Amino acid sequence: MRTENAVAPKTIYLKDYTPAPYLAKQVNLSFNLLPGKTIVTSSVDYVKNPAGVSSDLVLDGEDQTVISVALNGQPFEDYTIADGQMTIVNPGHAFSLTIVSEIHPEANTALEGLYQSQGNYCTQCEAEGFRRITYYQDRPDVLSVFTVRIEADALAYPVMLSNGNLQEEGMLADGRHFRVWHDPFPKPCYLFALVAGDLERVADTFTTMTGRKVDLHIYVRAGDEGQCSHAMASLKKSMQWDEEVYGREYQLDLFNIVAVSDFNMGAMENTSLNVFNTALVLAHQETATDSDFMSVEGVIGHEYFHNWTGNRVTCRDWFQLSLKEGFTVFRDQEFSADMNSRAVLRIDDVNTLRRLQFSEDGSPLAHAVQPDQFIEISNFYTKTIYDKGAELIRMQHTLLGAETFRKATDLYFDRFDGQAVTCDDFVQCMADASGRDLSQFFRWYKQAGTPSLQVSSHYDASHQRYTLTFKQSQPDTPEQTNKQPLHIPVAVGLLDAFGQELLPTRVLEVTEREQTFTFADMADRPVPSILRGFSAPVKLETDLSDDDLRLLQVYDTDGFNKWEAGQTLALRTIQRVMDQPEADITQFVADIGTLIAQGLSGQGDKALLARALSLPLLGVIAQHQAVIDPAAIDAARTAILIQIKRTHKEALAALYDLNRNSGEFSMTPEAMGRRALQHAVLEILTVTNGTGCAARSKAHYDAADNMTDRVTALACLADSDQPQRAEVFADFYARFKNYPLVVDKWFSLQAIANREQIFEDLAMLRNHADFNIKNPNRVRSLYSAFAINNPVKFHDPSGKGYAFLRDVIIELNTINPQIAARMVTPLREWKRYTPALQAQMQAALEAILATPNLSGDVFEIVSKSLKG
Ligand code: B3K
Ligand code: ZN
Repeated sequence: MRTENAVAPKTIYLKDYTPAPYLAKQVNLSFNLLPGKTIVTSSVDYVKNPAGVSSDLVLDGEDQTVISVALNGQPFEDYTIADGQMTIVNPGHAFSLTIVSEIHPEANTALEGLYQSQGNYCTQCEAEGFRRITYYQDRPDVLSVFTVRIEADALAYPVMLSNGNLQEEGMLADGRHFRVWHDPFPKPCYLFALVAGDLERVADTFTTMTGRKVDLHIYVRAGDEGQCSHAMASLKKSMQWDEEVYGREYQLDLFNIVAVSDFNMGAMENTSLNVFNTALVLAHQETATDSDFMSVEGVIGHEYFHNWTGNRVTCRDWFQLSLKEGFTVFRDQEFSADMNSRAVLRIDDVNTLRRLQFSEDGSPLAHAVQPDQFIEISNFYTKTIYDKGAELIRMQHTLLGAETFRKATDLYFDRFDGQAVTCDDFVQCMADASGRDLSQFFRWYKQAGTPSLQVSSHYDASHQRYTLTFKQSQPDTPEQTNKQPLHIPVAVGLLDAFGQELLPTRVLEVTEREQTFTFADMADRPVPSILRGFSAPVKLETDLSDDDLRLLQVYDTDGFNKWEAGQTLALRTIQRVMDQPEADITQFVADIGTLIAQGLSGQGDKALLARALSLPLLGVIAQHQAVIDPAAIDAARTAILIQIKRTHKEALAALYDLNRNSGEFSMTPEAMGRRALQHAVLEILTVTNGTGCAARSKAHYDAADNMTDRVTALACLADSDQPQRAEVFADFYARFKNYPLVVDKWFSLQAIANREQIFEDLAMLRNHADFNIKNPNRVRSLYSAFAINNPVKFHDPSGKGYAFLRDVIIELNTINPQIAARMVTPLREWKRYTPALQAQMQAALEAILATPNLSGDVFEIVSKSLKG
């Protein structure tokens, strides 16, 4: 018997990639789920890979006890185990290897490999969880056909699922039963899944474009069946959308989704057996907000779309992670845009990109979309790989146009179905289908950091000529300097002085460090609308005047840039107030009055107006600061909101009343827009946290017939010291204490409060009977909500905010290293803060680094943060 545990951190390089020495012809797994242990038997037929460079079979394995090994059916002991790998020297050209091992899912708190969630068994294998189940070549370029036998107690685990089709089932002695699942499509082991438990099933069907009927099953805990209809509808819409937009059909006869409460991420795309965090399946108006509904639709779509982008065409190695994630995020964004309001979705996505990805790009953890090294792959499921990766696909879509892009994706699926490929292979399909040279474009994959794009304009009246000059520059990032210019698609339109569109959108391709574009026959100086739809992930600086921006804010035909013009004006105004607290901001406040008046006239999209009335969040404003002082940003932002409230109090109250909830609850975009607008208005009306504010918020809560309105009321009361605060929070808890996802909201809404006694509140929440350090959703609901969404108190000069986070990271380091590493995120940009805050953040990072038995996950993020 051999036991294998921790593995020392070591850096892996893209340049060292070599093909696997052996191919796995077929994999037979057998799971005996027993009380206190699980016995895994894996029998794999291997054959030497003609492309392989070594003849040793090297299998990855962690956290398991090997009971026996057999080669071609004979007991075998001539193997070594060291550093998380079993090596068999030159086992031959073709052979079968059987390994029996013992694992402990009931003790697995890392939630990787096979583990238990509320007594049910489930798996998470991406990226390297399969090695916690059995010894195998745990890498995405080894594809095999899996047959899986599961055996367990029939009463406790009536449901037993794996990938593919059910092949056999039956009863055994002692009340046990078994099932055999077979997935005919070769797949990498990261897409393997197993579920066993006591679950209820919600069923529906979908008929594919070729007329095949697919069974759709969603498994949840008893009592949650009534919260699955939105997820099921979203799944059917996703299947149809992928057929219509990409011509892609689902290949199997069954598609399962299982919802579990304990999950490190949002969801996982295992072939035909998606495992989901309950937060992204369950949705009912009484317990989920509009934004939860949107997330469920987006993530159900995302995981479904992986069936083609990730599963049927997969990644050669983990440096290619964005091949599947960037493309799949782009697909889910476009799906959501087609199902809802395109401009609203784009605004929300760009806001997230700026707040979270741009800050990652500006931190010591900045990395390329196709990185060239990592220590722990789990740390690379980042905003850069996902969201910037999606922007890279979007730019290719913009450069090629929708039709040619579709030709290119058809080519990609034809060429690579059933294979494990690279980002280079994807871009080559774009180039081949369009006949374009995309080699310069590929630099976007290799160079980290957010480029800056400066634009200056010139009008030559005598020649009636207008020019735009673009200058691009790339920041240095860790281990990358002297970067090359990028190929940047810049969508531009021109308006005249009255707001009429002179030139509809056209895409300028900026490829030089400095480049000028000329527009002829311009009778007057036009106003340019630059980077429409945020056509490239850059930091744009223009020489537009406030008046130009005000014109765009009212007349631009591009919904995104209309909003963007207002945000730029807001950022300029916030900066003015930060530089000079007495600065005159009456023009800006008057412009907000125009927007309110527009709302009162009942015209325009309410969801867009809600966003236009919201000042940029502190995290977005921070991206524009050389030295970040959260309290100073917040003071300026709040001062402006107070002036808006004082100036427009009656109009705002009227707009609030006009958008009151009347009649039946509805989930139409119009109804969601109305709720969003009411929220934006209530936020301004309650900014002073006085008695009237609390009364308003309480009334909003009392009138609510849905979770969106309740959460709005709680958010507007969170910072308050008025008695209504405690009343409403207590009522909310009493009503929803049996709904874990709503209790998560109750934790978060208190953790984001910007008020004096926050540290006592945090201590109370940490010690609350409902707090559970082993449940990632609950940990995030307290700690991530605080550290990310309460920037003022997280960066409290006392350092108490940092200490609060530091302690949980140290505690989680041994319980769940992946979650612990993610929790470090708000500290990694420490060098951008004021010297006093920097010192405290650095001390917190150093204390974490000094922790004995630091996991590779936490070590990588903390050591890189400190080094940067
Ligand atoms: N592919 C999974 C991510 C799993 C990461 C595990 N560390 C979810 C997704 O992107 O769809
Ligand atoms: Zn994904």
